[in-house]
Amino acid sequence: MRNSPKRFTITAALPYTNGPVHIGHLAGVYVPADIYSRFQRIQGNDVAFVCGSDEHGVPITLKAKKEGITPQQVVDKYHAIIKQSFQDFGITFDNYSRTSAKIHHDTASEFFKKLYEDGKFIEQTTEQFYDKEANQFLADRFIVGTCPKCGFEESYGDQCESCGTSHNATDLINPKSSITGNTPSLKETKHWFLPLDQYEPWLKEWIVKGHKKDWKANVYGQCKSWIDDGLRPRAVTRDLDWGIPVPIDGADGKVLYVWFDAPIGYISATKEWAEREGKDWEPYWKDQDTKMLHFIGKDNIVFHCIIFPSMLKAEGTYILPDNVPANEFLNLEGNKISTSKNWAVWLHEYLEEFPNQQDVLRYVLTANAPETKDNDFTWSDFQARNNNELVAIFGNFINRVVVLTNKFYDGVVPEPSTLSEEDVKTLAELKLYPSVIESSIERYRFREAQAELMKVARLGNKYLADEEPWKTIKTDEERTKTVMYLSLQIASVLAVLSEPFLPFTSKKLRKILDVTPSAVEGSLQWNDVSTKDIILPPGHTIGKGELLFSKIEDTQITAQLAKLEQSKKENEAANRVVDAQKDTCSFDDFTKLDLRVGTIIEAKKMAKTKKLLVLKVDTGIDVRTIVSGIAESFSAEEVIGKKVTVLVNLAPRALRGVDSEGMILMTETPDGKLVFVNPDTSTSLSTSEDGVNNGMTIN
Ligand code: B3M
Ligand code: ZN
Repeated sequence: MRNSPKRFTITAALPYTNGPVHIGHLAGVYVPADIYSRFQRIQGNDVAFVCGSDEHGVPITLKAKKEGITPQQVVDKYHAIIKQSFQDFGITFDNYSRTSAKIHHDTASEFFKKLYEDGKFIEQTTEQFYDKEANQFLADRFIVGTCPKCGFEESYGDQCESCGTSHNATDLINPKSSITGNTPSLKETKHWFLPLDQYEPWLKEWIVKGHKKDWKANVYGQCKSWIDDGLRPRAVTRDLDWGIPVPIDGADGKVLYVWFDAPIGYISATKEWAEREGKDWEPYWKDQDTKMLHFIGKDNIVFHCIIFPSMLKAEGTYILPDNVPANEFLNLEGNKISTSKNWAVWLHEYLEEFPNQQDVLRYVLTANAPETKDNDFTWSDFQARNNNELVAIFGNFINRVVVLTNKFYDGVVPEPSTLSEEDVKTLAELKLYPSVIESSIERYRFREAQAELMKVARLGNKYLADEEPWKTIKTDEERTKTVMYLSLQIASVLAVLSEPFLPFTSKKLRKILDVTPSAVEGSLQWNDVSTKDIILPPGHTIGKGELLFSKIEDTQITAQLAKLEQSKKENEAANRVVDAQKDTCSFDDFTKLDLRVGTIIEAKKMAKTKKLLVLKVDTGIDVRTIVSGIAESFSAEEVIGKKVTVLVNLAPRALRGVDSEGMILMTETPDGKLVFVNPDTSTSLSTSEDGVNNGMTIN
């Protein structure tokens, strides 16, 4: 018997529309949120799973400046890419909206106005950072400085990405404008503040007392530490020209803070969906029986656990989240995923490069989900999990069952005879899986839940390997029928239980076994696995076989790694600082330099140094000693016999007790390699007064 359906409002963090979605977003937020939402729908519950593009805020403006286009063009471009890639990846949002939509501007404005009219804000004129050259106030990501809490030097004005602390811009140490790099000045401006300090006792009660046990340790821990540190009023408006205009008189040129409007985006997305479906949105946000959940990454915890709940509380008619299952971060090949450094696996590119392999990525991201600590995605792990788990266990089991059933019985499920003790045990074990998986999902332990699903596939694989029906068919027809009957039951269980995790596979498998989709009335359902004795009845005819998974080849992995290597190179090139040209020197100055072609005739490493070689150089005038700081780029052996350009009239100087008489000229290639100024091929000349340190050779 099914319990009466429960109502769920499930939100997934609205991605900033300043770039496409990558695997870090997927692993942290969208895959777990989708597993959870699919699972609740399968249970027959009433689910509103909403998301949308976060189109305001400084990240968008910065991207527009960088690309030389308008913020609107930026959001239009990425909203389209993101929306399509989520859909193709099988993320089952009931609505994917955007914060530039009229319904959102209206909803956010009304929300602000209600709080304003109810006297929930403090109106205050304070000094804020201002960039005189750019002629604008510097809010949020327009300002970068040292985090007062952890010392990270590139903290943003509103939040430190390193320790997660949320602060006011004026708290930053050594602030710099991210537009001009200038040190900002302070200028007075009026803003509206939400007095978080007033909500502190209530938050303490709600989070610290109320959710100690059921919130994840990382979420609870962060909240507790913020509350313990003491909360301060937060400005919810900004002096910016991109965003939702502050909807009251006397606020010209001001917009709502992006973190004020974005979470309201969940409400607007629900309204938009309800309007389209002819439903009432309000129970999803106002009925105490609704279970509201926010799926987010760890950098968004303070906004979803402290600020947004305080806003909802201030408004007064809304429910609060039941849980905020935030994940940690996913790294890529050992490095932090970065949109600006193009160090990422982009979803829209994955979908093109691995067509019809959505479930492989879903599987790997869940198996490796950063649920309790940061985790690493590597392409070799991706390949191994596909080839050794999905192909070798899940796919192999299904393939053997389908092929043998078609071969032995023309695809008809055989009638079993006497069940062995092992058979009875196996059937009993199968019945336990739905509740085991359910319990893990309800505790947001998706990797554990998926591991349980794989146990069913392992069980099937082992059962076949132990029973060897391909052999017994010649000796014991009755036993073979029983074994195949049982294997088909296991295959059907897999079709049902894989749906939240591997939806494309589940659909294919239902088709292969000819069991109707779960959404169809009377079809094989999740709870049937534990309640029915027979899942796939004898006499039922299954369909044709089809491979569920295919092997991922080494060449595909090498290609992905090469792509990342390319990003790394491009980044290094982009970040290389080219020294500015020095002051001009006169021709007379230049003619003072006596440059000769010399030959290195002896070379040895200077003891106890890393950089220095002691050279004997034949200058044509004499043979002299020159100490050169090139030992990190060249060995003593490889420079012997080399023709070099020598500045012979440089004043002699003692280096580590060795008199050096002259300088070997060196320069750097565009990719940063130290090379000789070669008299044979003659590259450009370059000298430096502190050559030993920067790779130039001196004396
Ligand atoms: N856009 C932050 C982010 O993408 C932000 C989430 C908003 S959720 C209301 O990390
Ligand atoms: Zn910090």
